[in-house]
Amino acid sequence: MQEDSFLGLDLSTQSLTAVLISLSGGVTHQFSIPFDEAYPSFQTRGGVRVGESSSEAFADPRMWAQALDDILLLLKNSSLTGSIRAIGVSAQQHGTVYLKRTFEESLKRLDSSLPYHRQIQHVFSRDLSPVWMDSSTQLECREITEALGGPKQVAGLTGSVATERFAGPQIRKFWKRHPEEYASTFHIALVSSFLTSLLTGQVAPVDGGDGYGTNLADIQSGHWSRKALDATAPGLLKRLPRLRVKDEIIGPVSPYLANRFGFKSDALVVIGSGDNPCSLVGLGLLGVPDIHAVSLGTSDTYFGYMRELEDRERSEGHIFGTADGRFMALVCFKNGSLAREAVKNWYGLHWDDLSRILLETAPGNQGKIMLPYFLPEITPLVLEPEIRRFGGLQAEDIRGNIRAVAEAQAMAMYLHSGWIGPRPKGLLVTAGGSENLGLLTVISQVFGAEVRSFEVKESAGLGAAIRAAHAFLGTRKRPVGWIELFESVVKPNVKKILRPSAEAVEIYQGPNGLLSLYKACEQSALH
Ligand code: XUL
Repeated sequence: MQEDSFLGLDLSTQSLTAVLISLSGGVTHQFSIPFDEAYPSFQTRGGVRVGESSSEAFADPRMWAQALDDILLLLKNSSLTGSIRAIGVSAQQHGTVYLKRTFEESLKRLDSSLPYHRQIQHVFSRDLSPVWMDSSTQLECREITEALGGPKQVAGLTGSVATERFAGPQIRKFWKRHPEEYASTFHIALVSSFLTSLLTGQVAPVDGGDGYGTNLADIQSGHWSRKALDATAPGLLKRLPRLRVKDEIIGPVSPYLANRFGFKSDALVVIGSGDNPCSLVGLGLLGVPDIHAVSLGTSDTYFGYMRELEDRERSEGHIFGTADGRFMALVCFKNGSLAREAVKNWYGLHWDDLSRILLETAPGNQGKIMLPYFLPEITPLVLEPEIRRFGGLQAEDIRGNIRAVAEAQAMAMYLHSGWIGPRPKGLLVTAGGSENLGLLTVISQVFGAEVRSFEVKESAGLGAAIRAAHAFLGTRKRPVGWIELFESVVKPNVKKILRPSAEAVEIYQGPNGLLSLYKACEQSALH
């Protein structure tokens, strides 16, 4: 008999990944489908399509449905679906999917001889879903902020100041510009709840991990906020998914899933969540406030667990919910791997060259600084992208520019994460960039903290699989706790790597160190 396994699906910006775990073997299988290469007809670059203005970013939800079908067929053809006891979903946060009344009916009537996307072509009331890279709702953010009494009030109520990429401002823009399509919208799903709806065959709820990243929820009560909904669009409550504050099982897989892909009919689906709250679980940091995570993916994110809500004013960063019904703090930087890649490509280099140059060059870059805003930046908020150089950095200085982009990203993370609370005693670095020893070194020197890297790059998919295992085991006589799961499935992936020297840290954190210089450059660019 095959051992029980648990599936995590991670629908990120650029790909859909499946991570399978077993309790004795940790990660046993991993598959990934990159959108650009697999689905050229959807015309994405890096998984997204730019809209009329460069600040708009969309994806076609039909592409996500097609990828789901393809990855589940891959699992079926590898004889892996029959042993799966539960499925967890992680998805890029903030994106919204607009669905007609016929959505739920169509899910119930799916014919298991045909793929999803052939059968749900017409359930969308809006063809394209705005995704997290969209920064086109500045006006709507202002309107919502005004209606709710100012930025502090919005942040206190919803966990974030009104934020361009969040569902609330995006929905408001859609309602204002396309009132008829809005009127024909019966459900608005987040990407995570859209995917779990496809798996269960019913309109699925959303968790606090994803639901708090909308500017629509009251994070103290864990309910949609009437005030925030009224400030956003009319008749919104009935269109939103139910909101749940912690993990729960939302149903068995649909008959379609069992018949088409060979799942057991009693395989369970756990509530979906955002990729960052899933990464928190995949890194074993749920319940661990003194180690923070750095995820070096398409976006760079910095996040940490919070047992209680801090009663402090905030003008940046976000509070999301967690799988255990508590909170996490997060700061997101849009110019993550895209910016590193752009600098690398200027000079025709490979990732290895980038790492080598970072290890060979001296911390502090002799005072040479870059503000690497290749795209509009989320933190700090920069809507007009521009690359700026300071301290005598010249465009033809290859080593200087490589060091400058890596230092800028690490310093921005340091400067904009201070609000989270006491500095962490260590950092766990994950996602694609965590393989790069040079980047890890720079981060440890800027933060003056021990940095460990995480061997499994897919921490979000792993987290989704662990959430599935936790929910399934919770239905057993002897439930298995998070800590026990982390011991068996997460710990083996943590590699201890680096401790910075005191001299290197001093170069950044000392009086008149590079951090204060960088802060001044940032300020001058922002004003
Ligand atoms: C977080 C954010 C991004 C997306 C990318 O607030 O916008 O990290 O979740 O997947």
